[in-house]
Amino acid sequence: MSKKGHLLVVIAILVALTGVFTVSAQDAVEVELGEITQRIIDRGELICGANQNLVGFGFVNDAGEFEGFDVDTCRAVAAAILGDATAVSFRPLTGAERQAAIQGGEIDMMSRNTTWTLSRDVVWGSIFGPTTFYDGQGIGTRADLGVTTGMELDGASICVQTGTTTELNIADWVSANGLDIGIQVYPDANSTWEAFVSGSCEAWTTDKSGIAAFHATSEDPGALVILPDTLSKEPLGPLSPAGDEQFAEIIAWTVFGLITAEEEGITSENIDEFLDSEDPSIGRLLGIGDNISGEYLGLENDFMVEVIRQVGNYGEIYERNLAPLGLSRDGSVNALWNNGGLIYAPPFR
Ligand SMILES: N[C@@H](CCC(=O)N[C@@H](CS)C(=O)NCC(=O)O)C(=O)O
Repeated sequence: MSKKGHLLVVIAILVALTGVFTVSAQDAVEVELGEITQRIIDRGELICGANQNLVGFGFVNDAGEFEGFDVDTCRAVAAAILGDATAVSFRPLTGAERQAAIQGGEIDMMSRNTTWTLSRDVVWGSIFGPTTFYDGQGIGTRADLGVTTGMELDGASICVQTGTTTELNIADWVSANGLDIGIQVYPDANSTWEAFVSGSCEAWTTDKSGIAAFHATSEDPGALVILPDTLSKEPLGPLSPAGDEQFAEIIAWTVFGLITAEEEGITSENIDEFLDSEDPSIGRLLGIGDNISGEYLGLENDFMVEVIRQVGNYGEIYERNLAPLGLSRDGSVNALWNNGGLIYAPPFR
């Protein structure tokens, strides 16, 4: 046997003796539940800060129930921890109420068209989960003004809601472009929108998704336009109070699970066909056999099965809530990464 051959035999014996380099399924872990996770389990319910005024994202439907894309993130987390997507109590929050809510301990998490920023990470004391919707600030106006870009609004006035990134960005944009635009500030989305509709200002500004949502509910959507300008980046997603990383991991991996389910073609309709899948990636996502994806998070190994069954995958959630607003996903940054977008999940490994 050559020297190289001897070396390989010695390495093989060492590996066999020490167990080093062995390929196991997933090594057992013991996870201590965080304070927030524990209180959700004790209470039997998740408390989620939400929007009640934004059709498609977070609003109260005719039956008095919270509904929408952001609301479904709360439901997915409840299904992950408690196995029940309906075990959620929603706390409506305006833009300006968010900081106190995340700091005051009255909510477990927030999922409410909230932009991830440096100061919200640090000053609010929050842990942002994965971005679920990549947005940007836009300007809505009346079609009959004949305005084609934001700059042509020089001399006009714009309505904006306080306590938002929107309020800060519009001030930056007006001053950076040396425009003479009056900024009128309102306390919440409805009053901002109504001020625009009643003619108090020629235009209004918020996240483009928010403008699309309000325009879709107007009496004559065709009379309104969203200008092509994008004033900012507004990555929107769930967040939770700093100090409980374990709960934050649950939020993050529930969202990643929704995205992975879409990648794998697993839906609320067809999930049962995957429960005995021999595909290793699907096995890890759904906790099949000796896969312990849930154990890493202090959850049932098959936690994603209930999430997908009750709430659907990312694509289903998007289609159900946002497609009716005309927020087409194809070709947008909110498409899956393998379809040209930014929606991407790390591996369940
Ligand atoms: N994404 C921005 C804006 C979020 C925001 O609050 N938008 C308004 C306008 S669509 C809204 O949803 N308001 C609802 C409310 O305050 O009731 C942020 O995080 O500051």
